[in-house]
Amino acid sequence: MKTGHHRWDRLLLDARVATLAGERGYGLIEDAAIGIAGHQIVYAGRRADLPLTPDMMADRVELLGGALVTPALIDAHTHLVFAGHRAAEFEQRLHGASYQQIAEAGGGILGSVRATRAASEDELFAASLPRARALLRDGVGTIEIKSGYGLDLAGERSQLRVARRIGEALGIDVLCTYLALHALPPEFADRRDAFVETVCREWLPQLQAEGLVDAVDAFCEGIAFSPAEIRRLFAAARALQLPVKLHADQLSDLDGAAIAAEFGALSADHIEYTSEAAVARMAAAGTVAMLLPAAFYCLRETRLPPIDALRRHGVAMAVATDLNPGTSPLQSLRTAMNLACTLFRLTPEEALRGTTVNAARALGLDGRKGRVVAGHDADLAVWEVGTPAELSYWIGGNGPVALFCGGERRY
Ligand code: DI6
Ligand code: FE
Repeated sequence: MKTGHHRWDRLLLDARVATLAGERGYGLIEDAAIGIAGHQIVYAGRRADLPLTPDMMADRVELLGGALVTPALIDAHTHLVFAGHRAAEFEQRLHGASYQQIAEAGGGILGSVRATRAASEDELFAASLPRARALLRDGVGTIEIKSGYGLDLAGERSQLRVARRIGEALGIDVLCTYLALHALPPEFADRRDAFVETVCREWLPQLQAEGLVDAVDAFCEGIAFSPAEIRRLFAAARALQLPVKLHADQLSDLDGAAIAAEFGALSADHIEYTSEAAVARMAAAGTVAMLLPAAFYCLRETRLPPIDALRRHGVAMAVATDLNPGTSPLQSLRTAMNLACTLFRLTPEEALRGTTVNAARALGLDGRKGRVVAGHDADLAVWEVGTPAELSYWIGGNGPVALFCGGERRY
């Protein structure tokens, strides 16, 4: 029979869908149908509006038993490729040392640099893959992974290559960020300028030429790099047409978020100490506020990010794990959503937007990921819950019952 319908690969039925279409609300569709062709969603709407019977519409029809479908979650800020761990520093902090004191004594980030440099690429891959897998089990279908524990060309390259390999091994999209100015490596001690110069003139163009850099990041902080050093890096990145983002105003206000906005950054991250004037600059630049409540929690910070100002100025808020060995050993994005609600007073709707549409925006994937609408990638998480608020409400427990990435079922 001729129907004029180009058969879809999959049709998902017997589901409720939180599409997140539009700028507010969950965009809920009851008794929904989702059509998938290739790697894309081609239909997301009411089942009753399908023009033909399900088996005429698609090669494969799957009944989801009344489950809730959301976009697969997006973890848009992680440092999950590293060797070793820093449980000993966790203990030191519990005995009274501060994160800054540990860093100044040569521990902290530099401890992870030593372990990461000593690991072969295969060892690094083997150590890091389970962390990405844990995120996947929690509903994550796209991960941003930063380097920054190599701090020399070979070390940064191997971290970024491992990040790419993780994406291939798991069949998910991984975006690679060169975290170029994270800490000053020992071989450049007392030669800060030479380090920044080498990063900008040699390593950044080289790693980009190898196809390993989707964006450039830095740590703007008293214990890390100054606003002037950040500006040099961002100017170099911009000259290479690379998007930038920044660890900004986490422990003090160096006006990092405003610098990020000045360079049209995708996101300004942490931003606990960011001023309202800088929030206004972020709004004007379209820079996303990347909230990282687990780092706030682990460091027992008390200064809250300016959530009300972000809302008033209409800055999009994203939420991520910041999965890293020092300040955020968190391997669950749903827990980050709960922490964002409990500690930062986000609503569950803001938390879900923060790990879907707004996380996509923070990765430059607006219009391609983060919503369940026709034309977006078929990245879907299927949850046995009654309401979307439960995704932020439960702590621990079970992740989704199914995850689709690029139209393929991952579990
Ligand atoms: N990102 C970072 O660069 C630091 N905190 C953060 O959110 C430190 C990470 C580390 O201590 O290894
Ligand atoms: Fe970070």
